[in-house]
Amino acid sequence: MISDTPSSTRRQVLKAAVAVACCAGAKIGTADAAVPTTVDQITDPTSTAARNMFRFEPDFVKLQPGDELVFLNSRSHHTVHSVPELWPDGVPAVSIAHQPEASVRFDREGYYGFRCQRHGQYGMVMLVVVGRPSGADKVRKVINIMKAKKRERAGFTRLLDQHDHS
Ligand SMILES: [Cu+2]
Repeated sequence: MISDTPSSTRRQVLKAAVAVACCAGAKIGTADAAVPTTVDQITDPTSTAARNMFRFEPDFVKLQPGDELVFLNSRSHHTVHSVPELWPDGVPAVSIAHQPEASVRFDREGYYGFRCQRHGQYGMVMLVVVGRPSGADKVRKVINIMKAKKRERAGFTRLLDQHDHS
């Protein structure tokens, strides 16, 4: 029980940090596209839910064309891999591993899905929406039929729902 207090406090701190990063990113995105949003990769052994134990934070980001994301902490078992089924045609795939920091620039409007190669099966996935793309229904269908574990599919569905309500 003793460990509950610090971990929940820590989680609140993380949430607060994300909120700041999110708002700062949104503000900067319109004013100055040169300052990228940062996405961390978290391993949280105190978490009781598998999808929170390994996660991108934030795991849902809206960008304007030309914006960048900086992925932190692609180390040990965490990686950042584009999901071919959830990726705009003609955009080069992304594959980041063994790098403390790596940036990705998004020039084309669309839906971009990412998974951690090791933890995607536990739901460590991320959705980036660039611009105001159409075709959310199609993306939902793709999520339902693509080859993926149940938790990965559930993760993308949850993120798409979040997008629908944003
Ligand atoms: Cu991972």
